[in-house]
Amino acid sequence: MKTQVAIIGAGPAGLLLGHLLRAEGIHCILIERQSGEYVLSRIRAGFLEPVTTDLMARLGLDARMKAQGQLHDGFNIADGERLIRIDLAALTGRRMTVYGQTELTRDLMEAAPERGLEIIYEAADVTLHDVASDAPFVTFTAEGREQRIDAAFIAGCDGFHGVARPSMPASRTQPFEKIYPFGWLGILADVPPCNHEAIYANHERGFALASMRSATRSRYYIQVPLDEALEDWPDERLWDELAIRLGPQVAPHITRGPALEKSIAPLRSFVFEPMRAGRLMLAGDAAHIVPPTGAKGLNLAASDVFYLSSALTAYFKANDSDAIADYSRRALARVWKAERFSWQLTMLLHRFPNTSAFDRRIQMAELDYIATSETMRMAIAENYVGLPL
Ligand code: RFL
Ligand code: PHB
Repeated sequence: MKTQVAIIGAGPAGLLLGHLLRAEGIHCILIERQSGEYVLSRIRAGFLEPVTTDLMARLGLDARMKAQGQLHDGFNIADGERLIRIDLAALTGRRMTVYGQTELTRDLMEAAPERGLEIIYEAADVTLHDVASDAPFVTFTAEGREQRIDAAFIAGCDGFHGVARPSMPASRTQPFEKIYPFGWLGILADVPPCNHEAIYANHERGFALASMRSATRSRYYIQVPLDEALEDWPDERLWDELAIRLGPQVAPHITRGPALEKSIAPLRSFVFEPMRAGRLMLAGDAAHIVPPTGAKGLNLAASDVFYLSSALTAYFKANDSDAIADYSRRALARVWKAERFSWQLTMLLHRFPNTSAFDRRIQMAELDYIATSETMRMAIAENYVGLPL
């Protein structure tokens, strides 16, 4: 088989890229390791920046998102004494949309056939070849036989554990990484949220987050040590801990219910530079990871794909390869600012194993500064809704 762009991975980055290229009449094929149902079963992001929702609107795939997504004017930070509200709408004129990654992925998957976007699911042993040459190709096994796709470019949208990043030449690339000494234990439940906006809490016992997917579905997280096991956290213990960490103002409003899903995710900051080597470009989690505290992961995948689709369009439609050469620089400029913001919120809101009394006072001073300074709230708000493209 032959195509213009072979896209590895059918998560949000790969699917969005595929649709944006198809909208320009560019041929592409997505190669995904899992089944479609498996991809849709992963519970992940929920908060979309205008950059992401604008891309769905541009594709004409935003009808369900507009009907079912919730627009959020702000969010809150609880510091043990008060709720500090970050009024996104008043400070920036922009809002976040609460719409699950699962739903966004489903909308993109379901529209694929009518837009001529081919997706090959359950592809095993995906291998990238000759990425530094002008004639790269991908091999894999699907439907019981070995297959080969020749492409002008390969887009590595296969997440943090994919094959694209390890296919980049080690001598000309560099990873940057920070591991945090804790994870987030998340619970999804069909109960009304405790508040109409998200609450991020800094508590003596550790961070907690009250979030939601809809008026009837809640998503909560608590910070836990990395060696904690899910079996240590029966639902009732988790609800008790959430009530303590979210504090007496919020606790009475928490409705408890059985977990639809419960999992522990480690926290990490990671950037891989550059994001292009020859004819292979990385986008989304394949190139970078942020701790979820700033709700930036999926949104960064969307902005990468915005830059990458416009570069590939300039190449195929105007024979212009400058934007391809500049892709990594443009994408990384936005990535690093989102990394900085996600790191800052993570440091501000979590308890670290060897936090000193001094560190704790610094956190409290920063929280008080945010509560009392509109300039501080503005800096948080403009990063939270997403910096301009
Ligand atoms: P994905 O979603 O991991 O998709 C990659 C796809 O590639 C496939 N794949 C392969 N395919 C072929 N061959 C191979 N060898 C392959 N290896 C892997 C995989 O099966 C998969 O289908 O990466 P992508 O598309 O870059 O999307 C990134 C986002 O999924 C991620 O950044 C977000 O989920 C992060 N995130 C959040 N982001 C936000 O913007 N807002 C949030 O509120 C938010 N909350 C979160 C989050 C991530 C979390 N976890 C569990 C990591 C909350 C959590 C708890
Ligand atoms: C979520 O609802 O899953 C969520 C919301 C905000 C975050 C991270 C996760 O910062």
